[in-house]
Amino acid sequence: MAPTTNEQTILEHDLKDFKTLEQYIIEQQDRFPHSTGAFSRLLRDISLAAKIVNRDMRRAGLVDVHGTTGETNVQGEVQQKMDALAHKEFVLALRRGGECCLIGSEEHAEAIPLSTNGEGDGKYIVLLDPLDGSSNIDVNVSVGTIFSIYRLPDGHDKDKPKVEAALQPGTEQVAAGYVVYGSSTMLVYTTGAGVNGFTLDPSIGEFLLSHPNIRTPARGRVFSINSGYYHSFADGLCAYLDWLQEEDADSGRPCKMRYIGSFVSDFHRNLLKGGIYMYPATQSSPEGKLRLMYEANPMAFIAEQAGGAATDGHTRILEKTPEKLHQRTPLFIGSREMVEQAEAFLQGTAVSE
Ligand code: P6P
Repeated sequence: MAPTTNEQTILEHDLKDFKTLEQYIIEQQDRFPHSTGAFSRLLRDISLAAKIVNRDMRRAGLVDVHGTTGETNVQGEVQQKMDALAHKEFVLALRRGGECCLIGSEEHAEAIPLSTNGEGDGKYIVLLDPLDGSSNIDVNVSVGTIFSIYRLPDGHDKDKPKVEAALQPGTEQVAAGYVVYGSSTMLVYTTGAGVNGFTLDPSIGEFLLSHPNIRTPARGRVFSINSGYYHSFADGLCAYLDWLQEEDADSGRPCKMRYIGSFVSDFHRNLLKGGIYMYPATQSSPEGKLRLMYEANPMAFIAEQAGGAATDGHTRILEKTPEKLHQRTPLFIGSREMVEQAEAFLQGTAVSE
């Protein structure tokens, strides 16, 4: 029986309109005539690990990946089984690929040198939060992976890489991205030439370009923060939160509070729709909670490439000088005008409209 017009349309759309991540990566590589293909292979390795983590994630509850390992990670947080699994999958994929010589992972106290065993050029460093927000897995809330890629700096030996090679400011990132395991699984990344989003089609196991050239609105009507800590916030931040919730139709207030408890999910929604995510310093977390090297820096690179901004309240995130692999930072990230406004309130220079 001939397909209906609608079925035919969808079929044609499926067949001709989408570009796979691999096709896109090769197209981008062709823009650099001297490219060796090493970076393309590195992105391939990361996307493979993301598909494997996605497969395990989608069966959580059916296979034994719920709950904790009984271990505590370097952050002093109880490690979820999926944290350990995701960490292992990314390390395996990067080790097999041979393009990465050093990994810094939230789930491992020390940086992990990868012997390139003859495969690949081993000239990249990958910093990783294998599974952010993993405590949400047991209750079926979306979580994510965050990655940040640097070149091995000159003067460092790829066969004996030291953690110092990874401690570069965010402005030196070659690429950054995240995977959000949500209602669909998306990989979003930048290499400094804009931000593109790829949605996983599980029926063919390919990430397909679904969100080309993502731009984040200059301002939005959503703010994301754990208001449970309100009484431990700085006065300027309380003033900003109060201002966001005042009735003023002309300036689109009151704003809505959306806080999933999963940074990647809150960030992704705000990136597409506009909004600001805030994890400030609190009494219990005087340096904030989010980690500079594998959460704040990669997401700041993406935010800025999409037209947004990211600050610690005083300093542009990408310009912060890292001192330790797991150091934390206060973080205000998202729509540029909202981030600038938050900074003004924090610095006491805001002019309430
Ligand atoms: P709180 C998850 O542990 C995480 O790092 C982010 O994904 C999330 O936004 C935040 O911490 C939640 O922290 O203190 O609000 O529970």
